[in-house]
Amino acid sequence: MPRIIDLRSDTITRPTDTMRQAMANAQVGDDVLGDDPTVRKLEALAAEKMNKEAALFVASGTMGNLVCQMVHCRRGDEMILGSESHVFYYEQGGSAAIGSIHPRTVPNQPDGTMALEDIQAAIRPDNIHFPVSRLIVIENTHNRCKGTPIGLDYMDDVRELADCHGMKIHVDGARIFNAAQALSCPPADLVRHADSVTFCLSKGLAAPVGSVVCGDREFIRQARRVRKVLGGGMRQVGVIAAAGIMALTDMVTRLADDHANAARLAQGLARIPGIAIDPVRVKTNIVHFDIEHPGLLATDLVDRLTTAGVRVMPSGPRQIRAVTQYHITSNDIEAALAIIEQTMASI
Ligand code: TLP
Repeated sequence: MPRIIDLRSDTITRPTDTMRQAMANAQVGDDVLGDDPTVRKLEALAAEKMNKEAALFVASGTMGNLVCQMVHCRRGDEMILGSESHVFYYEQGGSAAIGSIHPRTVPNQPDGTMALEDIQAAIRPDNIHFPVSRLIVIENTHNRCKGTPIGLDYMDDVRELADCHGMKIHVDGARIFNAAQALSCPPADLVRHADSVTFCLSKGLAAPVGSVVCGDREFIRQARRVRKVLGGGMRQVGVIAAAGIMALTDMVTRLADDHANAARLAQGLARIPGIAIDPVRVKTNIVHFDIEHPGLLATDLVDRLTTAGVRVMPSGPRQIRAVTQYHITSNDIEAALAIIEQTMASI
């Protein structure tokens, strides 16, 4: 049976042997009571990496994003976010459904930013008819915008704008370590203007579960309360946090390999008839490509590729996403390209 090359997501990464050992040996306690030393260690390490005062371990990126929104916003407040953002697109509308927060989208530019003039135009004046504009959400790297990292200059500009209107900034930094790697800067620089950031341990960093929210001490105190009401207060969760610590210590620098593999994949895809992609735009581990073959839908191509041994995901009616990760080697990339080329030629 030939090996399946699974490029659906970096969320499929399995824990390393070192993580499993750390999990087995983890010291634990009741984390809701503040008694889990391993969780406390992970939170301290995460806060240090993001250069924030404090951190909170949460079950997922989705939970982290929602917790942050609910701390920043009161019922009925408005949040400005990109039309392609994960929070808007893939989190079941939890902001509204659970958080009572009104999402106001502005278009994402191809590089994952929102035009500053669009954000400015979306900010509400003080008027009894309008909700209060409270929060701006930035996603870094931007998943649906080809995994593009968002740079420091842009964050400077957004901070200035937010300050003019007394607004807060949350960064959905699910892949902030990929952004930092791609931009050759510490992740803390990329979030220095953020009032809060969520980053994920369970994507390219390969931990089995978990994300971390970082912010100032008072923010994290409130976030801890919101996490509890969402059912996210976990007990002897040091067994999972232990893997998160290994993710932060062992797995960050190797993200460069994922980026190199993604670049190789994009260059190869650009040579395949019926596929359109600009490899220059692939800066991290996410590759989106368009199908130009007449009449071929993404869902159909996904099925054909799965049968042939390559797993990818549709990201639009005629667009496909492939993500490189820890278990994918450069040989896998060559093999995947050969399979994709043969499959396209056979249609
Ligand atoms: N992204 C997943 C899917 O939900 C699409 C993926 O396969 O890429 N922010 C960003 C930018 C994300 O990409 C994701 C997950 C999340 C938040 C949510 O993280 P989890 O899955 O831990 O809730």
